[in-house]
Amino acid sequence: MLDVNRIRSDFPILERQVHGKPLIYLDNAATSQKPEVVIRSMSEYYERYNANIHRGVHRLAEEATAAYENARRKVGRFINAYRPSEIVFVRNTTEAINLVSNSWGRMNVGQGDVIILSVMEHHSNLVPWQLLAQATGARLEFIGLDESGRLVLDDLDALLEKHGTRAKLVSISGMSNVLGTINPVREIADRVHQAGALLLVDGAQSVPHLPVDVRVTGADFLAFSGHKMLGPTGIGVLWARKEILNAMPPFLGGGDMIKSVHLRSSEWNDVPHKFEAGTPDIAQAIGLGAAVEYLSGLGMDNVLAHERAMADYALDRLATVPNLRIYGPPASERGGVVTFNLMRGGELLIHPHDLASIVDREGIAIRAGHHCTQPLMEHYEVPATARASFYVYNVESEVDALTESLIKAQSMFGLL
Ligand code: 7TS
Repeated sequence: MLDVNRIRSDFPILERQVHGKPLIYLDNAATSQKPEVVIRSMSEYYERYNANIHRGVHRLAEEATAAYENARRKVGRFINAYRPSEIVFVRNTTEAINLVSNSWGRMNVGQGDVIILSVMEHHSNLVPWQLLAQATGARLEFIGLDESGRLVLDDLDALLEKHGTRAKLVSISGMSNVLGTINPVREIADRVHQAGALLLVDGAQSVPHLPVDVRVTGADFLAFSGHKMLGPTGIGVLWARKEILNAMPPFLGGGDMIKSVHLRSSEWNDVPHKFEAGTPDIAQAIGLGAAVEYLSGLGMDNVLAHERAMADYALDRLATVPNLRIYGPPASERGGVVTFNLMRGGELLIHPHDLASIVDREGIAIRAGHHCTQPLMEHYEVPATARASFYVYNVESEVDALTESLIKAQSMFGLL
């Protein structure tokens, strides 16, 4: 179990007040807060050894290069990569998926080929594939959802069978940022590989919240963002096996990604540098290294258990709020995300944006909107939802405060 009180003392922002109330931060699926060790690792870089990497021979450049490459090793260990060089530093999940769609996609996907996605995907796992489909004449197909917000795996089988060798890639989230559904990645990988296609997992929500071991999950590509896992913004990761990365052409061209350059041609650097053109986010990579060390210290099994317990508690408590519709599966199949609306007879009683503003007056941060999943909102026939999402520092009393606030909001609107 997590020692949540000790954990809370590691996060300076949790001492803050909002509208005169202690901050209750329940917007972790959007971005997480940062522990002191992460903030300190970055300020230390700027205060003591700030320099560009991979080029200087002076002392500071050596120290900065070593710290950046050490962060790559830490991240590699965190997901049990075979080698550190399988970790490509990018800005975020969005950029990682765009790298795959532009590089691997342009080489392997052509007219009439098929990419299989799902209805629950974040826009960053939809739009890059739409762009690729428009450029190449490929087709997009979608796995549907059952009434509890789980992927219908029969749809996947049917699509793989229908399209045969034309199905090149399946790209799905490890965990939904709206429904909290934890998808059965291993099972999906087996089905995808049997059909001869590759699997990309959008790990933006899964890597921060549950143990992810790339040797076990069976995915061919894994994309995730540092800022959702206690790290800074501006740093994310694309992982893929070395053979796959070696065969991919560069996405962005420029400094650091080349071995030699002539006026009309160049020779590419080895992976991962081939995909890291220009000066990278050095401080941010170091910060992410500190973040994964912090998470490993907690133990990802403990992180998942804590969030499951929080989701379980929240589902129970929120069930006591009149007119509340909750989306997604039971706690046993979800991570720490609970999305809801106040509805009666299919109509919104209070728009989620208004609801988020009302609970903000109590110091409670939740997200409202389409959560960058407009097709999922269409699926549920709502313009938006409200969402509470948990992390290692959240406690049950914060769920109690949210529950009371949702009841109070309805009283204010004369609905109770
Ligand atoms: N994929 C999933 C499943 C996500 O939840 C998000 C961000 C992304 C991709 C994109 O991550 P980025 O770091 O590249 O922006 N999700 C959210 C959210 O739920 N609220 O704000 C951002």
